[in-house]
Amino acid sequence: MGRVGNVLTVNGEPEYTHSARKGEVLRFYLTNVSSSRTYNLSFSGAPMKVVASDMSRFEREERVPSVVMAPAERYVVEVRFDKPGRYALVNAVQQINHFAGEFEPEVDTLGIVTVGEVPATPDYAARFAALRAYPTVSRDVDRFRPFFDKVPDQTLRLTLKASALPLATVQFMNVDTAYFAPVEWTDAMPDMNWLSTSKQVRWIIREESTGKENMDIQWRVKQGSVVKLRLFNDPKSFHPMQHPIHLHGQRMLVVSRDGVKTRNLVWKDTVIIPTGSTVDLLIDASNPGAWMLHCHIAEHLQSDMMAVMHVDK
Ligand SMILES: [Cu+2]
Repeated sequence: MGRVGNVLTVNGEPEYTHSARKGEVLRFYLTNVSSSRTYNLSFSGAPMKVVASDMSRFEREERVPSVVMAPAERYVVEVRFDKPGRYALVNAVQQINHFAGEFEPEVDTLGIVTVGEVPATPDYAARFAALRAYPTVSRDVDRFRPFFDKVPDQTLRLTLKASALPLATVQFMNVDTAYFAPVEWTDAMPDMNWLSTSKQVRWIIREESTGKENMDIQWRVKQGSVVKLRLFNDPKSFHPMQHPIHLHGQRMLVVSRDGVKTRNLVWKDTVIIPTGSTVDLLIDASNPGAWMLHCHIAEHLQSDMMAVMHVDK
């Protein structure tokens, strides 16, 4: 199901530290290189702006309380540390106790930013407070807007097949009685996950129009075309969970999630599909070749969750 691990590191350090002057604005380039863990990151309430993601700036900067990052996703955030003291970089998520039927908050400290008494010069408070727009990004997206509402060219369902699992696992994993969160932040069922390997579990990307799966999918598009891809994460599969889907070689826009249109666009190459969600992507098929489309949870990829998109000249 994917190993979330039990030691969190930043830049390889289990106790990451950084320092800042009072009022300083720091820009963090965040990359989730974990094999399966999704993070919800913040700096102890220090004001934070998200300014860019995988492949471009956003159309507009936005203030955010935290940033959610699936494996392979990148976000650039700016944080202002306006008072002296210690600010913890935390991963604040919700875990599920399946046996008690309860949610519990789980907060892990990934590192500490220590802010001194000496003020930063110049003082960027006013510039930080402004939320800038980037018309170059909007103009670049403009050529794709007429395609936002087109019928999907390709619909892929995310699911899995399991076989030869112990009876206890099968009974526990009943989708009609067990609760599966949109995002599995922690390993809520380590015993079940320990029992299953790629010998029993096959993760699947299924082409809805043909029923073909993973590397049997023969998806061909023309170079220069604007391709709409719909991804649906089947909530009735044996073990529904989120999948961070990563496309090589091209850039794409997340134009809607569950029918809700994206208001502030950014060029991406990885998108998290929560359990039960439908996400529409617009792919700028500009780069000829045979390109991987796969789940970026390493164990799902290992268990076949990969297809190829051919961009033909
Ligand atoms: Cu996956």
